[in-house]
Amino acid sequence: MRRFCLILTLCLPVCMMAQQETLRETVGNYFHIGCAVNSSIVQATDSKANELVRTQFNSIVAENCMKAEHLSPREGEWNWAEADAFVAFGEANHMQIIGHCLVWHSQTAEWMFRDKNGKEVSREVLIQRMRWYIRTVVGRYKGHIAGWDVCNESFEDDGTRRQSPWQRIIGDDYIELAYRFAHEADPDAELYYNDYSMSVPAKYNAVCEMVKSLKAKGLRIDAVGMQSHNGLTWPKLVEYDRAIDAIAATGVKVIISELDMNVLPNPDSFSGAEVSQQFEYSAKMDPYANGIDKRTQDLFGERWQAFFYLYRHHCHQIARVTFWAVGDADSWLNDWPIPGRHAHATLFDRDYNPKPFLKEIIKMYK
Ligand code: 9MR
Repeated sequence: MRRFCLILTLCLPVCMMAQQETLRETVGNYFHIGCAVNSSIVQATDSKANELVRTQFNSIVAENCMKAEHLSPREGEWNWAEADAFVAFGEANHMQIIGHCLVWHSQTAEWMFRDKNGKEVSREVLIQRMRWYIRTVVGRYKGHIAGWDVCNESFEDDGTRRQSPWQRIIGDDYIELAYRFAHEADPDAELYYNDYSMSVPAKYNAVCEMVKSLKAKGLRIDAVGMQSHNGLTWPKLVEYDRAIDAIAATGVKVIISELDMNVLPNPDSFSGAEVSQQFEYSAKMDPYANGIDKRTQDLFGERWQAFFYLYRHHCHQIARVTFWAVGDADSWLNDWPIPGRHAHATLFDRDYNPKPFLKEIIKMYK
């Protein structure tokens, strides 16, 4: 009897998932439904996370293995193994495969911007390097990657251009050059712009102007990614809703590109999703180390449902919704902006069991 109970306890969550329709079978009828995957998920073919990705989603994006710092840490050195494995995993499972990201202020090795003597390179040299980098990466996966996040986080929340090395050294036209080079390297790939805090009017207005200007120049841009690193009270749904309409009005699709929901307290003077922000750990700032309380779990579930209700309403404008982790254990929010916390940010708990409200989302899309 004890053995029977043990088997039942171990198998029940898996059986429940097997009976319940999946995200890809329901939400996937409205738009692509994806998740970011890391290399340990791709490699561990027998893990629960790997199985969830294959059964629940029809689209994947590279969480880290296609970033410039990873692909080319030193001049002339290339690390293709993880990116190749990511693409092979997506193809073996007939998924839409998204590349992330080509031109970013962060996670780009210093050599890109400096000469042999450590001096910043000229505009001409950086344009050449950008073209060569994009050609090499996009060219390698030509015909295998459905779409690329070309420029990532080029704007500040007030709508001004971020003073990244790309912006400082090349100037305003670095964005259009990046889209031109990506299109040259794979004319069939979709090209996206991706950013956080995209429900802030100053920010999305600036992005919309940039999209219109690319289009006016005849350049390809297919969609704008609203990263959507959401919280329990931010962003306000009405502002988020307006942002979707504003982006869609420029004639591109909207992608919800890095979706999660942070329930952990925020340190003072913190906002957005700038990866360089780091604060010290304290137990007070990690209140759900032993699980989330019922009230917060209920709020969390209601908020997830509200977002998915909104996405269904906007389904004609949305091309894809992608979660920025498979389950809570994989979330970057365990280590940002405070390392070592216990994040509750996705639809699947640390053992990859579905959270109670997942069935409500599935029901909404049936
Ligand atoms: O989730 C990613 C985390 O594992 C990395 O350490 C970090 C730095 O490369 O980037 C995280 O992903 C970011 C994404 O690439 C761009 N938007 C913000 C995401 C969360 O920081």
